[in-house]
Amino acid sequence: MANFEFWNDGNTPLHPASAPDFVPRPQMEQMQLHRLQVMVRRAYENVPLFRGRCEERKVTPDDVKSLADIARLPFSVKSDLRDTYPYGLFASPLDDVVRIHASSGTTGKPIVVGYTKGDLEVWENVITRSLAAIGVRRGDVLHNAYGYGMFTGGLGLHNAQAMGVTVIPVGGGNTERQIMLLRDLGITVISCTPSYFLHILDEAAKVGLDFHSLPLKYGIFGAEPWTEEMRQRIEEASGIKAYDIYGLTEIIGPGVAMECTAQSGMHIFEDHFYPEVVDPETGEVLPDGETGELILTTLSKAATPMIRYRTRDITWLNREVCACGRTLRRIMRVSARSDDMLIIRGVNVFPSQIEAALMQVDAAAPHYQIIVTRENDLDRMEIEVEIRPEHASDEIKQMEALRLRMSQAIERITNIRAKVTLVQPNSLARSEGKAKRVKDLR
Ligand code: DLL
Repeated sequence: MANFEFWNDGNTPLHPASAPDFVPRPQMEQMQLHRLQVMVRRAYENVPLFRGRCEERKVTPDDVKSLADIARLPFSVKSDLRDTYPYGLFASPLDDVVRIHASSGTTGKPIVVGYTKGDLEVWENVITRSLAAIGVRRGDVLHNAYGYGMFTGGLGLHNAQAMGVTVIPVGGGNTERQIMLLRDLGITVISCTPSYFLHILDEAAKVGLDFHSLPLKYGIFGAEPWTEEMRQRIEEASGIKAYDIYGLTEIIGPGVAMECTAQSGMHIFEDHFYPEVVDPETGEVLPDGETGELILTTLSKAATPMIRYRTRDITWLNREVCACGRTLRRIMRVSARSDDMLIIRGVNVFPSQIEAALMQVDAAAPHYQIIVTRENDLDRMEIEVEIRPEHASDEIKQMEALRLRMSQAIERITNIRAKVTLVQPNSLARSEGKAKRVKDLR
């Protein structure tokens, strides 16, 4: 369990669980090393796949003498969970496992992860610290519109009740009812994917509900990539502060990392998750500050420990002490997954670049879709983007000018010329969970 000895209490009104957020680095690293050694031994003794890989590399748990030694250990990847489906990576007997979550992915069997009672306490701990970091307190009312069920979003944020927050477990969907609750229940915090929040905002506008008139103060948005430009749009349209939260099923769910009020990167709860960034091609560990693939090792998870898990998420680690005083390193906005990278006529393009480009044009609504096709061996990218309702009846000439501005913005950022098609407000599909913005038809 967390070592609160170093709690820099001062007179901050933070939830006491936040103590490790302010621990001096040497003490944090000492704690991490101790936990890493215990975790590696646990995986080695209980997970045949991990032990086998260690034996191939001729490393044993005794070789982990410093944090840098983690680089000697083998990586683990998503297919490990599929190949050993369902319980092959479990390090605890099922008797000790009190919860299962799963992520469906796009193909084949889901990946299945387990939680002991202690693992659920860790989850509660990191969610509590996440919310405390943005100023949520006992007395706040959380509208939790992440999906409940095997997806980790719903039950993950539900942990807010441990700090005395009133949780409304509304889940995804039935947007009309969500709007009624938002209007009636004195809700101060909302959690959902940023794309679902945009949908809620649109629907609220249709029934004349202005979010600026609500007591709502904070949004906790994650589970999909979103851009700084999108944050600005959301904050302007709703009057709330929009915060980024990161996590993944394989590691625990939401609460691996969370922004603080400084809104400049997400603090990783490093006493439970050890981050590295590696070169995605070579697997070589990169120094803090360089961009690459995020690798995470669980430091306290008992049921499904993960050693050097390749997240495929692209980011970089910032070790500067934050304005909020937290000493936890930050991952900077996860703008892309390496899996999502499109290669268009040999050029790498990330959907988030398209989003950033479109959002530079005021008349573009934050709803778009990227369609990639191949004609005569040539890749073509078409972007369908909704125009804001107030521009829906603009003259053809004005529309042409808008289209041109959007395609120029895209070309400036990606070096790719794309066909932009303006579509009517509310004509593109909306998501209640993770948005699907790319249709690759090649
Ligand atoms: O999406 C857990 C979660 C729930 C996180 C609610 C935040 C809020 P998975 O379904 O396993 O778990 O998907 C994990 O989603 O590897 C990233 O690619 C992406 N992702 C999650 N949070 C962010 C974020 C949940 N803040 C995958 N920014 C991860 C960008 C994110 N991508």
